[in-house]
Amino acid sequence: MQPLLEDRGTVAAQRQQFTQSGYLVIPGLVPPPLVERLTAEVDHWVDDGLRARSIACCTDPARQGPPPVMELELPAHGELLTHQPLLELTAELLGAPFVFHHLHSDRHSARLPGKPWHHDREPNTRGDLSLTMVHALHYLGGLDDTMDSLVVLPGSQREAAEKSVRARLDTAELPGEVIVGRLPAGSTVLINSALFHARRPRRPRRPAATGAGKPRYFVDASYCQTGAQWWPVKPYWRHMLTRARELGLDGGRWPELFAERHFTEYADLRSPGEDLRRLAA
Ligand SMILES: O=C(O)CCC(=O)C(=O)O
Repeated sequence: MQPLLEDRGTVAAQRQQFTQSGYLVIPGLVPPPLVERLTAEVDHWVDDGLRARSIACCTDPARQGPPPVMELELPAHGELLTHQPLLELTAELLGAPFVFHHLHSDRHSARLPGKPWHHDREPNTRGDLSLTMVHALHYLGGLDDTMDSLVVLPGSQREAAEKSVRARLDTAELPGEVIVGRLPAGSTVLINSALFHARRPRRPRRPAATGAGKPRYFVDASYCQTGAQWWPVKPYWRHMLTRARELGLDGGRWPELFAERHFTEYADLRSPGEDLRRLAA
């Protein structure tokens, strides 16, 4: 059984954990005032239709064009994306410059189904598997027994497998898995994007019929090591990077973070029937 909350004592220990297991749990990475502002922004993003609009812009780019507002234009989301402790840790773990890939924000209700085993790594033009892509999974309100769990399969980031190769297993228990079911507010799980993971519903299911239960506030941000051109997942990726530069989100400290040269042109690489959440979840 692997420890859930790893020893954060040294960067070397963190690097070892991340390299071997493919994930790192960072309790309370996001400070409470930022969590509070982010939570209000997630409510706005979901309740005022901005999330639905941004998904439509991914699924029907020809008609919709870029969205009127993107996640990174919400001030607290912009801060989270470039939260210095997160970027500094990412730099330590990757040991190389990296570029921002995408940001998603959502509020998971008790009715939301689980998410089957998958990974989220995108291809790059060199097919270079030694270049790392990471996802920072931020659980703004933390995780508790009333919420669905994150489940990870340590070591699976080394398989070089298709994203959906385990999808037929749905969210079934797998040998060697680690369940991340309890986290304090503002916690982050930093994963190698090639790590297989799932969102597993609580059993017995939360009271979905009534929709009761605490919402699960979830923001994920991803970053790619530079050295090849990565495939973007949003048709309006250039607009996204331009706005991030205009807003000065990198604070002058991360020159590669919003550089367009690290991307190919957008192409819809979805296989028929692939879940659209890959584009906009
Ligand atoms: O909801 C979660 O805890 C994980 C979500 C997930 O697997 C994903 O966004 O790729």
